[in-house]
Amino acid sequence: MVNRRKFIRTGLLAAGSASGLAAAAGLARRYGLIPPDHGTLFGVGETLTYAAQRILMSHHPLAREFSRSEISKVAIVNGDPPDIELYHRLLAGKFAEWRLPIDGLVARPGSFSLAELKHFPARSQITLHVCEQGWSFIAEWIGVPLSYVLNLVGVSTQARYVVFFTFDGGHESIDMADAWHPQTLLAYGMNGGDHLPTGNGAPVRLRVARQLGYKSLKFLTRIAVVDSVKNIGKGLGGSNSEDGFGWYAGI
Ligand SMILES: Nc1nc2c(c(=O)[nH]1)N[C@H]1C(S)=C(S)[C@@H](COP(=O)(O)O)O[C@H]1N2
Ligand SMILES: [Mo]
Repeated sequence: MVNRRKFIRTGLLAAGSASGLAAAAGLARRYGLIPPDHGTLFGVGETLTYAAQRILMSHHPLAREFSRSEISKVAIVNGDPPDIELYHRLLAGKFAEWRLPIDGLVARPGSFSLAELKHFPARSQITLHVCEQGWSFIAEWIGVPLSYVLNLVGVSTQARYVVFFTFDGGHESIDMADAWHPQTLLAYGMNGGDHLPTGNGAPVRLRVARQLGYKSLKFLTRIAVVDSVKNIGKGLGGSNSEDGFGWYAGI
C-alpha cells in the first residue's frame, strides 16, 4: 500500500531537484502508478499527474452533480456517427441486434443486449461534460454503472485496465479506480430520453465523470478487461494517446 504522506513529501522534494522528475517517476513506478503513455514525450509529466491524482484522491470523490434546472439547453454533438454499413443497419433496427461483449480477465465472459443493460439497476446523474477543445455542457445521463456489469462477469485480481472499443475504430482504457467508480456509467439515455441521440453515442457510450470528454467513448462495440495495454493499438492505452493527448485526462 502507498504511504501517502511519505510519497508526497519525498515526491515533492524530489521534484524540486534537477534529477527530481526522474526520481519522482521512480517512486510512481515503485507504487504501480505508471500510466500507459509514460514512454511518450510528455511521459514524465503524465506519470507525475496521474500518480499525484491517484494518491491525493485515493478516497475517490464524486464529480459534482448538478440540478435539473442547470441542464444545458443544447447537448453538443461532437463528430459524426460511424459511417459503416453495420452501424447503419443496427441503428435502423433500433439496436435490437446489437450486443456488448465483455471479455479478457473475467471469470464469466459474456455479452449483453441493450434490453438486458436497461434491465440492470440504473443510475442517473447530471454532470459536466468537458471537451479538450474548450466547450462543455451539463447533461443528465442514465445507464448501468460499469461496476455492476464488472461484478456480473467477475473481474480477476490481475485486472489493471478496462478497455473500450467503438464502431468508429477507436479505443480507450481506464484504470480500475475509474472502472469501479460509482459515476462511471454505460449510458444508454440522456436528458430524460430512453435512448441516446445517435450523435451522442447510441446505442451505449461510456461516461467517465472525472475525466475529459475524449475518454467517454461513444458507439461501444466491446469491452475487455486486461492487465496490460501493451498489445492493444500502439500500446499507449488509447487512440487519443496515440494522437498526443494524455491517457489520464482528469478534470
Ligand atoms: N466513438 C467515439 N467516441 C467519442 C468521440 C469520437 O469521435 N468517437 N469523441 C470524444 C470527444 S473528443 C468528446 S468531447 C465526446 C463528445 O461527446 P458528445 O458528442 O456527446 O458531445 O465524445 C468522445 N467520445
Ligand atoms: Mo473532446
